[in-house]
Amino acid sequence: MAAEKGGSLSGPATTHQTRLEREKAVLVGAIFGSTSIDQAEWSLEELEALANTAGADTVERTMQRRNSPDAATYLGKGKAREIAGVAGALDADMLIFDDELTPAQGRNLEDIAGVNPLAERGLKIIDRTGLILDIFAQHARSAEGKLQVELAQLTYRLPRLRGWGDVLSRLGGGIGTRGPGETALEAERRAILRRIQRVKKDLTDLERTRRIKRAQRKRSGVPVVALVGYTNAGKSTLLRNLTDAEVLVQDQLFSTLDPITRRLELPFGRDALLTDTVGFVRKLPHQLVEAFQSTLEEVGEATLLLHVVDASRDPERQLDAVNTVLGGLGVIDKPALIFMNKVDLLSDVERDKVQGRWPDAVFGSAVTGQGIDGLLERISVELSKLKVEVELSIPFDKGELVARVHDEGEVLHESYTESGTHLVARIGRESLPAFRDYLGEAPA
Ligand SMILES: Nc1nc2c(ncn2[C@@H]2O[C@H](COP(=O)(O)OP(=O)(O)OP(=O)(O)O)[C@@H](O)[C@H]2O)c(=O)[nH]1
Ligand SMILES: [Mg+2]
Repeated sequence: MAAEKGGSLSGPATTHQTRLEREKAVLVGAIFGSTSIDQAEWSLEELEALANTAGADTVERTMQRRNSPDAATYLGKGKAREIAGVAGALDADMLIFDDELTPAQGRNLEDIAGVNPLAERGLKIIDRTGLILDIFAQHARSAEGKLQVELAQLTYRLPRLRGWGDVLSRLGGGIGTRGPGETALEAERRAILRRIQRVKKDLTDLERTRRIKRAQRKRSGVPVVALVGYTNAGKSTLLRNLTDAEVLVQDQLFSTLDPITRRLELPFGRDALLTDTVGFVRKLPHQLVEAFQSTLEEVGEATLLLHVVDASRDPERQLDAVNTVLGGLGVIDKPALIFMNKVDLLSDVERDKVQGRWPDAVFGSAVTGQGIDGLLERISVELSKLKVEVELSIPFDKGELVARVHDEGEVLHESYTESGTHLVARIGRESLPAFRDYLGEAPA
């Protein structure tokens, strides 16, 4: 099952398969309401890339136009039967739906697909969320990443216990957990709920450490640049190029799950920290967004976003998808710089076209290194342009500093205490060092 902890797409009926054996998938998309065929096609392409990363080859793609999803079977029942028939004829292992199915839809579709859990090979019903969870489960490396994925999987599995998705490992159940008359299902539910509590607690402990580190970083006043972007855009490659960090780069979706931060040396003698983290896709499952909250906070708290885009693959769609996810995270109006990566894959004509559309973006390649010097300069310039809000307590004998805040910055509040002048002001990031000894609240 897709959501099986640490598992591949191999379900219980196919556990004899090794991960190296690729499975066969039929992709099922739908065009609802005002969605254009183009959008739906792109979405299905993305689904194919996701399936590919998870270990399944696409043998057929199907699409149905409807006003809205069918509450019982997502697509019409007849269409669902037809697709199951096609999948059977193609010897496919699974149907992958390009959406999150409700528990009821999943169950009904499983009935239609004639899944028999005891059969050597049944036709599995996988949805977009289950598929993405499966990839995350395969790619999680750190203790925190594994727990985050497990939390997302448990949350996904809980409402799907009866029937669909009902492939459970015994999660801490057993002796003493089942009272008389209690059904096995209830016991599973309780076990999952207990496990969720446990995982949340473990995560809270790990998050505390991360928050402390982040607070230290903030106090140091060093600006943080967060790499954001569509998965596979080249964020980790860029981090590697800019900081010599040893990070995993792969032609796969969601290679990076754990945030990593490295010192970035900028021209004009200023430094910053550069953070790489999980990539985005359209409809990033809410279970994952919630479980990865603390990881994603790194993005929200950054000084500047460096939005990496694969210029060779429909930049507009990537930008849209990423901005939608950022909006969902409440990260709006954050200063951002677009880096159009992979220009080595573009012809001159294509490059001109993208450049005409995004004249402010920096163009380059994390692999060939072209455009990297320009990128560093731009990051420097963007950072120095930013003003930060600070609280300052300046002793009376440093009156010239107070005057400087008034001259260069914007004073929001001024009061006098016994020890000196207390100011809340917005000042240019570049003048922070002069005020370092008098900073109260750390700049964001
Ligand atoms: N041709 C070309 N390929 C690139 C460039 N930058 C990255 N790549 C390739 O793109 C693929 C993805 O790169 P990553 O750096 O892993 O991408 P990412 O954004 O970190 O992806 P996730 O962590 O999976 O979200 C790898 O195969 C890289 O070698 C580039 O400038 N040109
Ligand atoms: Mg990466």
